[in-house]
Amino acid sequence: MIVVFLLCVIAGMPAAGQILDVCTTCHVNATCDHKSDGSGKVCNCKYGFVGNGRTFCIDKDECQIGATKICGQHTTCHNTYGSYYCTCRSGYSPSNNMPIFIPNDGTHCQDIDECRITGLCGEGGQCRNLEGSFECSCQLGYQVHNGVEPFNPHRDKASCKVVDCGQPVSVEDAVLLSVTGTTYGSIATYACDEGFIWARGENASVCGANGQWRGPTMVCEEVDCGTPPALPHSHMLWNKSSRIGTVVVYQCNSGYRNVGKGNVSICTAAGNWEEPPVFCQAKCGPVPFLANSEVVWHNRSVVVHRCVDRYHSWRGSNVSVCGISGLWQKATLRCIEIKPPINHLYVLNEKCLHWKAEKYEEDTEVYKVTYIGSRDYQRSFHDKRKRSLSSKADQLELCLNLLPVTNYSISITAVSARFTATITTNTSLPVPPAPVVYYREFETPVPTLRLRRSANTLDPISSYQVFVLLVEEIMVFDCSCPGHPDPSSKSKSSSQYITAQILVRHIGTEMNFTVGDGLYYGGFYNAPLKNGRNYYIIVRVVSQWKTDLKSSCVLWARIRGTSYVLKVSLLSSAASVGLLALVLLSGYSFIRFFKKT
Ligand SMILES: *[C@@H]1O[C@H](CO)[C@@H](O)[C@H](O)[C@H]1NC(C)=O
Ligand SMILES: *[C@@H]1O[C@H](CO)[C@@H](O)[C@H](O)[C@H]1NC(C)=O
Ligand SMILES: *[C@@H]1O[C@H](CO)[C@@H](O)[C@H](O)[C@H]1NC(C)=O
Ligand SMILES: *[C@@H]1O[C@H](CO)[C@@H](O)[C@H](O)[C@H]1NC(C)=O
Ligand SMILES: *[C@@H]1O[C@H](CO)[C@@H](O)[C@H](O)[C@H]1NC(C)=O
Ligand SMILES: CC(=O)N[C@H]1CO[C@H](CO)[C@@H](O)[C@@H]1O
Repeated sequence: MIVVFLLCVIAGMPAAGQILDVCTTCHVNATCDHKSDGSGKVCNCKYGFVGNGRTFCIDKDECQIGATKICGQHTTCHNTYGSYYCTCRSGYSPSNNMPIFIPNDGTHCQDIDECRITGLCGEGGQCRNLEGSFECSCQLGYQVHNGVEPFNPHRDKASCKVVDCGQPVSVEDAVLLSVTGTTYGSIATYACDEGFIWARGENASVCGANGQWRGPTMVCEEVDCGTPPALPHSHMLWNKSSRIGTVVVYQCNSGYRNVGKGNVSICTAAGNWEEPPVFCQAKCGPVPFLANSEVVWHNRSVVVHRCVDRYHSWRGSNVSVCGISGLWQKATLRCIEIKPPINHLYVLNEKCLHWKAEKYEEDTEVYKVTYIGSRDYQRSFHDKRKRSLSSKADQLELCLNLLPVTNYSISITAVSARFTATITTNTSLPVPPAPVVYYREFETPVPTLRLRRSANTLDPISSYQVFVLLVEEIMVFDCSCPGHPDPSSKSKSSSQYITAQILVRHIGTEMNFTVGDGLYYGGFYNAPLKNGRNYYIIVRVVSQWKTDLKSSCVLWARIRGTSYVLKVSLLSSAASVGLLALVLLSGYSFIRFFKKT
């Protein structure tokens, strides 16, 4: 304000200057200059001075308006008489590299990077440049001594020193295995003491930046293997300790044997039981099979058997035992079907008794056989006989001399088994034996013929029939016919007829019979024979029971009334049909039996 005012005063006095040599009036610290419009001269205070150029030119304190304004940032302003200069503040340097400057050439103060100087912060120190300053901190692995971070080595006594964690710490139940050093980042490795096992945590300790060992977190626990593993079909012999080195012995249960490679397990340093290779295998395998038996009870070493229904046990033990060799010692029991000691009893061919013995081998059984025959047609008949037989055989045969046409009841007793079986059987009607005849040839029409009876148990149902055959050219006589001769029958031919029927039981050992005596025999008329005719007389024995009839015939006599010669053939069979053929031939006579095929 003052300056402006003064300039205005000077500018307001033009008339006086016109007259004087202005230049002589100029202040020592002023210059005389030509006016810019050429209208004379003027006194101007020199640069750095303010005033009217004639009476006063006083120093202008440029710094007064502020260093920042006049010199720029980070500067100090120095005023001089009539001038000033600038310097940079500590921590800054002028951009023109001169100690002082006037900012009118663009020079300014810039920050000095102190950190460019190595080692400024000392060993292990780390320099950090700041605006107009710097600070130090310690590198990793170093720690500040005699002070705190950050520090300034020019100002503070602080410095950096290398970290040293010292001896690694000791860990309970563990030993130091190795250590790489004591400085930052060194590693100490630990292992659990013998008998202890690493349970959790880190087994290494690291030297930290703070000079302390970090860790280890490792926790060692005493080895405890716990309960040894249970193995199937075995038990353990064990002192109940689960510490390292403890031994467990495995034993297979009874009925099992060890097929593994060993029988012990040891508690290892790792805290577990060694894998025992023990393998207990059932000694004998599945229960043994016995025919027709069932298992009542069993375990791996003992089996109790029992015969199933309808079978009974025979000798031997009913227990199978698993032997030391691993094989079943089988029960010796035998299960035998319960059957009567006499089985399949039958009579073969009406003659032989057959049966199957149900007994145990090598046993001799005594059989007593009683058989009683009875006949409806002969009340007095009692064929009672006994036989006995001693045999080891399974299939037996006993041939009995059974009589024909008899109902037999046969009892057979197995003596030691005290068992009796009974069977009934019928015998059939056989062809009866013909009587023994005294064959003769007669020339009389009233011949007396003789015969001797063949003893036969069928006599009560047998009779003799006397046939008269008139000789003709060809005659056929069927011995089996007629089955039921009826005396009243008119159908009988005149050439052959029954002249007498005599019950055999009425005959003694011998019989005399006279043909043609005109009497009745058994209802048949014994008609007189005609003179001069030729006849054959045949005796036929007939046995008959109910519907069965069997017969046999024999030529008894020839009555000669002519000179014919006869060939006589008796055709007969063992069966009921017998055929007697008489063939008349001249000059030749014989009797022959033909068997029917
Ligand atoms: C330390 O522990 C590591 C696993 O964390 C393992 O690999 C190493 O074997 C252990 N060292 C010792 C000495 O136990
Ligand atoms: C089986 O039973 C018998 C008799 O009771 C016994 O002596 C044996 O020890 C048992 N065996 C097994 C493997 O149980
Ligand atoms: C045998 O027995 C049966 C039945 O009882 C009877 O009908 C028959 O006449 C008997 N036979 C003899 C020869 O006794
Ligand atoms: C015995 O004979 C009768 C008839 O005479 C017959 O029915 C029965 O079957 C016979 N019995 C035997 C065991 O042969
Ligand atoms: C049958 O006749 C003979 C003589 O011709 C005689 O010796 C015998 O005694 C007689 N028999 C009977 C049973 O009459
Ligand atoms: C009379 C007067 O003020 N003179 C001054 C002129 O300037 C110089 C410095 O340049 C001073 O020392 C004088 O005193």
